[in-house]
Amino acid sequence: METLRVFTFAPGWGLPSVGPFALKLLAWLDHQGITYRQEIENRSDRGPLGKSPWIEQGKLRMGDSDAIIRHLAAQLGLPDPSRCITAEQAGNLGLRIAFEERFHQILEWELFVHPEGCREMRAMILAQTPPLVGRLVFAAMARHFGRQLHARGIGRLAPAQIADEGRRLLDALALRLAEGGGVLDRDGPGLTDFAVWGQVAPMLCWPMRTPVAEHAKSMPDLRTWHDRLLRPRAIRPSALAAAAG
Ligand SMILES: N[C@@H](CCC(=O)N[C@@H](CS)C(=O)NCC(=O)O)C(=O)O
Repeated sequence: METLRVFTFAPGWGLPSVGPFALKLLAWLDHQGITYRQEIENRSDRGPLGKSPWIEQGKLRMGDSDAIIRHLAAQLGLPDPSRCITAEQAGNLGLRIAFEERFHQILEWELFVHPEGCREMRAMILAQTPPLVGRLVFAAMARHFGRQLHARGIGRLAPAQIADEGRRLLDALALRLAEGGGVLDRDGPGLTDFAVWGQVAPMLCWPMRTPVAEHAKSMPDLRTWHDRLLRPRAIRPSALAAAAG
């Protein structure tokens, strides 16, 4: 099989990538025991959908973490991991979408609009580029995300409302983790865990004292779940067998 190349934002904050959807994809690949080469590309506009992450495999270039996971699962003869057969899986899909859509916007807001996030992101970009270019790049990114968040509606809310919504989502997550014995998927960490974790892990790890990240850091059960997902991941024997067959 052709080498699988996975293009992600650079590692940072003790994570293999600072990109939430890349964290999900890398965690799923590791969990399945799929071999890949991680390529660092901080420019999402170079990907086929203008978003990060994406994969390249021979002539194939594919964006969107869900589409990629479905494609690779089919290639390995594994069941579609995002297909719902039970009501519980349907509930998990709802939770996942709440984090990948709404919570993701809150994360972007804390990074590109909240003054604490802006300060750190600006410093990160300036450390990687010549000062004048870095200042222009940061200004363009802050403008881009500010417009996107305004268009989606969340950018029109007061900062306290955004923080409140983020905290409520984290509290809901903690309830689900408690019910599931520390994980979201019934048979141990799976796609729901990886997807939601991808969105929460940057906030648990970044140094900025933004309101929703501070709330996440104050929740010991989230930290335990994070440590479990971040440590070297177990390889499913079924994945190895499927890959070999
Ligand atoms: N649905 C996509 C979402 C990917 C996504 O939103 N990536 C963000 C970074 S985490 C991005 O590339 N943003 C750049 C932009 O919106 O211009 C997936 O699952 O891969």
